[in-house]
Amino acid sequence: MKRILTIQDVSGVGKCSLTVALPIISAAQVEACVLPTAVLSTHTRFKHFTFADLTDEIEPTVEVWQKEGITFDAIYTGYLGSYRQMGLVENLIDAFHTKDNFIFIDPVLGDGGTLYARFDQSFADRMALFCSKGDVITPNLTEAAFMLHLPYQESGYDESYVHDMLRRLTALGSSVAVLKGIDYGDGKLGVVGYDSRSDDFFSYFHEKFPGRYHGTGDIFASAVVAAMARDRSIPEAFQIAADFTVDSIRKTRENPDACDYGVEFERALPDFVAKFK
Ligand code: PXL
Repeated sequence: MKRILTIQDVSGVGKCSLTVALPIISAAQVEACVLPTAVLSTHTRFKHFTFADLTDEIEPTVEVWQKEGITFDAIYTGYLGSYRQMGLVENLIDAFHTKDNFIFIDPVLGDGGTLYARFDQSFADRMALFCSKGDVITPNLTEAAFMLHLPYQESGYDESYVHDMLRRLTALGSSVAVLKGIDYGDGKLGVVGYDSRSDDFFSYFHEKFPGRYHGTGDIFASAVVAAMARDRSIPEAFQIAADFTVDSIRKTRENPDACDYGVEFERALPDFVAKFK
């Protein structure tokens, strides 16, 4: 069985980061190993949240895994909470990255043109440096704008703008960059990716729903990395993940009693599981 190590926080309530990565990776029949970066009561978009930093656990954990001879088929990083943590996760990547596995970075920083609580421009600059450790990086437009020091454009851009941004993102050091939440104003939403090794672009567009749905970036990234670990090509993995995320949003919208802090991806899991028989 393939084995992914995912490094991000546990938010007790909030349907994001590890509480979505674990079920989604498992649903693809991939072993999910975790290195929790912090434990929060609720994610940081709630009015109130606790934050217990787990940075001190990183080095002893890496030491044990090395002594035990543990290897991973992929390392997937999400929400990282501090500068020191990023440095330690870089060391972890250096210790476990081989020619047979891949590093997948979701540079979690913000959404809708603004950074999440606790983050500022210099944190985004540090994240841009961290991205050089990735084989694949998947920012949204907000994260890309902050990391590249470009103005955030919600809409009104065209394909050449997105392609230029993708080239700049791979210049940070990863082979592949994929921008999420691309909207050319034609009623669709999608992802556009660039593989700098072959100089190829790929894209996948789907139905667009009004509003913003929290946690969908983590759902999407978890599904991509799981599908890649199951040997789907990068464009195929992004398509599977986009379909799963859209299905999760659609099913949430069908339920008038759905909570407002995360989507009901659980309802979309059976169809996702069926892709990995
Ligand atoms: O979904 C991204 C995310 C992950 N983890 C924590 C967050 C957020 C976004 O707000 O607050 C703790």
